[in-house]
Amino acid sequence: MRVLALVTGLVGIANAACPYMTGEAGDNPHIERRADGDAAANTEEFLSQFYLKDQDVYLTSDVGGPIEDQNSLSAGERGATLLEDFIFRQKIQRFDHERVPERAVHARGAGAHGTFTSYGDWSNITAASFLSAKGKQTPMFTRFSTVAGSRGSADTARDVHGFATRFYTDEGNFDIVGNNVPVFFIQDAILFPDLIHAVKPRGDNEIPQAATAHDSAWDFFSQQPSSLHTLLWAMAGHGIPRSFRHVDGFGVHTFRLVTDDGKTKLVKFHWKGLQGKASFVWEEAQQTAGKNADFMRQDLFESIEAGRFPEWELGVQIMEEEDQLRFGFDLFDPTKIVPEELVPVTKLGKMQLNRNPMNYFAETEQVMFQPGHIVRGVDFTEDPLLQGRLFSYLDTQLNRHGGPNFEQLPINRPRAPIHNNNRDGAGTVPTTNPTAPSIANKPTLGQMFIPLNPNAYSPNTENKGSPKQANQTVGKGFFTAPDRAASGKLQRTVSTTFEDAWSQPRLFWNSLVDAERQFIVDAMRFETSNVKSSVVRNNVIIQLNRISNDLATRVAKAIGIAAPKPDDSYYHDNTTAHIGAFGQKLTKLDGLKVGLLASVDKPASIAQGAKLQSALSSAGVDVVVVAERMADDVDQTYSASDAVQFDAVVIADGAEGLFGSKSFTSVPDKASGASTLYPAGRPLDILLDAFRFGKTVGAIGKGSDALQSGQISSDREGVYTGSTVGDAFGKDLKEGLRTFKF
Ligand code: HDE
Repeated sequence: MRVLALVTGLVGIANAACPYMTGEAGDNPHIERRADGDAAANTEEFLSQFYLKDQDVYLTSDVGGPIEDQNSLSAGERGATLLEDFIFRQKIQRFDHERVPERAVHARGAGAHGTFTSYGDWSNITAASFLSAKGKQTPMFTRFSTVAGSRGSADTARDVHGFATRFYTDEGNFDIVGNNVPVFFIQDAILFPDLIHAVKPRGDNEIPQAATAHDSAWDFFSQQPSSLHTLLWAMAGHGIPRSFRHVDGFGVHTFRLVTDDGKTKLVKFHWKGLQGKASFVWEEAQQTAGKNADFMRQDLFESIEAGRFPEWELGVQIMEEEDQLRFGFDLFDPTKIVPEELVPVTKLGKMQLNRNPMNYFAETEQVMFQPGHIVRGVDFTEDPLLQGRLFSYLDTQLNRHGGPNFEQLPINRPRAPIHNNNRDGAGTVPTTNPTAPSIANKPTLGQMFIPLNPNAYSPNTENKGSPKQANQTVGKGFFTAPDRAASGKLQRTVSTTFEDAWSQPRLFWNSLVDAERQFIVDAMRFETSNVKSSVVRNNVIIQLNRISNDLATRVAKAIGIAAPKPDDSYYHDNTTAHIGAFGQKLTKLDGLKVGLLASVDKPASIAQGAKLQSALSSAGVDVVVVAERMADDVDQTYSASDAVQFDAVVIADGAEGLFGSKSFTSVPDKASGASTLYPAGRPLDILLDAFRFGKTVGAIGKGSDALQSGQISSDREGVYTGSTVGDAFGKDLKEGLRTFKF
């Protein structure tokens, strides 16, 4: 079997001074610059020209006539409604047409506006204008998603997560339509419908929603070994992240960067989160799905509203054309990572998400990302998955929008002028003319889509040759890397350089901490226990055994299959860093929530909320005070609270009486903490669930009696007690939150 020769004995390569960044000033003299000013302000200004504010205005019909009354027009008081009633017809008809087809995949998601700031002048690796100068800002829109679930599914489904980013550069839109894992299930785009049909609900009963725990998904995975690497990432912590703010992003394919003089580098794009990575545990994710299906979109929205702007650094692994097969696998195979020890990530700049959409449909639902949206300075590679995607996105978007003019929608419209002979079609959107006197001082706004050139062809003399062809020096046109070449006999085959499906899943498995390995085993036990076919279950174990006998044996044990014999011909001991979701501390605690379990009957316990908040405020952590009923300084009631709402739970001094008697031995005596104000035993349930889900748990003063009620030893990791809510206790809690899971 093939083992990645060069992955053996990985040696860290220092990611010190960056050899690629050019001088600081470095604005490319060949490119006309626009006076863009602040990019964040710019994107708001751009969209704000389309905002419709219904303030202090009268109701009108769709064509502007005032509407007097909102009852249907009928013949007589009890009579039939008249067809003539255009007000009725307009309203119902618009309602009937409100929905567009949801995305075929990645239907469930949330987005936000942001700003990209370049760390330098990168013109010696790319002509891309948004990377041409240190501090240069470019407006962005980013959408996070799950893959398999429909638009109304729960945010916390176990899945690969979409991480699609758009740069509205001054030379057109550039999209990196990536995921939160660096690899994909298949190598050839022609298999995508098979993958998605296998993962999506069954054809007959449309069950299960947003889940891979069923026969067809595992049938496909075990028959298609190329999927194993991505499957392992999805079954690890990456599959159920704590929030969209706690994931990294990857462009997955190898792309090309091209300089003005046509030199190319091969690159892998990375988005490295500055918050750190964090994951749910499975039971917690499932409970969250039921309690708050909007958990992640709410987290993103509220963080941005609170001014806690999440940030990611854009990095690239830079490789030479000659490196295509150098690492023991093919750089055009999207099921492979390039270990960072072999090629470190060079950070090019930073994205900050700092503004929520004003309207979900107009912005998040209608944003149409395409891997084919690239700008000069970026080029594709021969990766067959990427090649197929270049067809699919435009095609599916034509279906979603009903025609080709979706690029004219405000959220899709480039901030660079558009001049070409493509025109007409349903829904052409006329808009502001940038040269009109009223907005002439806002040169970045609006495009004219009522084409005034009657000669829509090229070449022409009638319109003085315009729009003229751009090239590298005049007009700055997109250009294909000049040295790219393609030849070969026509064939339908998988490249022999794509054959090894097992080395990298094993590399991934070898590189995880024990807790994350157990996480994968638990996930696979759950998923395969839901698989009914013994043939499929057996096939799964055969494939897992090619990755690791330990993994296969542990999963097999739970589904009644004999432990397989090790197959040493597949195994190696290589490891790599930076790939687990576990094992690193969070770098920022922004927007994490601590539930203070208090009691209105003990006002001093409620007052601890403010003290705890002041101990945690500097870290951006919010305290939520929970009590039996609403009252001053109480944020929510026990009846509306659950452990899944909090990243840590603290029992207030004085609230211990709500947690049941200390005398029980095995089963918590919920009844003794009963109140008619909330379901029996709820305070204790919150504490026990928080502990079970590996969250930080704390108790102040006598509150620690509640720990005893829950049989939680205060010596356990992640359990903190303090006599008062002082700074020392706050420090402990923050440390617990940084560790995140125990
Ligand atoms: Fe997609 N994918 N995909 N995909 N994908 C879509 O395009 C497709 C793939 C990804 O937030 C669709 O406009 C094919 C890889 C994201 O709006 C569709 C193949 C990666 C999003 C489509 C892939 C992705 C999509 C559905 C195999 C990570 C959501 C709606 C060749 C690098 C973007 C749409 C958003 C969406 C097709 C594989 C990421 C059907 C055929 C690999 C993040 O066109």
